[in-house]
Amino acid sequence: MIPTITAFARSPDGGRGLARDMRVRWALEETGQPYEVRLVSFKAMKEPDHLALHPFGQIPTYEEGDLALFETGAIILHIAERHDGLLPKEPNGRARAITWMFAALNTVEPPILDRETTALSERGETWGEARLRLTEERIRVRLSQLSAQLGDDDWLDGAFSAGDLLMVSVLMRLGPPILDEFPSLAAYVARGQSRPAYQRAFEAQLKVFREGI
Ligand code: GTB
Repeated sequence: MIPTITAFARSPDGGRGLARDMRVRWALEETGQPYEVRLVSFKAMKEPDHLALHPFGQIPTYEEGDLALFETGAIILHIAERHDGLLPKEPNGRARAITWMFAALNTVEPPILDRETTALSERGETWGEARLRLTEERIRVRLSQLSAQLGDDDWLDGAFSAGDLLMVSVLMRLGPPILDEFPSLAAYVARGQSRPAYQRAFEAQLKVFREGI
């Protein structure tokens, strides 16, 4: 059964691969799974047909037969559990890779999103600049801990896994200049982005931005 995912009909990121359908595309490419994409407008995302798939009216969603999923973490875990390529077979290694998936989404991504919210919507507030600096310091704490963990390794725990896929995706969203203060993490992101599966996923989402398909 070929799954269908949803993506922005017109991504506000200008095709830079920052919208979250990119993570799902990447996971599908890593595991060699074909997929279809249904593009949705911001208006359609808040209408009943889409809300039946995603209670928060967002992208991406994932439909496979009579299964419908939302939340990128859950979607990627589903893909990784059913297909080879994103989780080790050995149970403890598999549990650790899943731990890194949660760490990416629950521990590293929140301060990055906080900073983005402040930079986009709260900067004009009297406390905006102070909050921006605070969120940046929190990000630096997390990145220095993550960089200590990564050390000189290529990936977080042995071979590339769904944990790395999500961690690279989260760090990508931060981008320079803060990421460049941590050269080993900047190299880690570049390593993820140089994977052929990432490249295929990136090209596919860029094609939507350029050609609307
Ligand atoms: N926790 C959910 C998940 O991981 O699946 C979050 C899903 C989510 O935030 N989806 C966003 C969305 O649908 C798109 S990816 N937003 C519309 C809405 O909430 O109405 C977030 C995103 C949006 C834009 C950029 N950008 O322009 O760079 C980057 C990322």
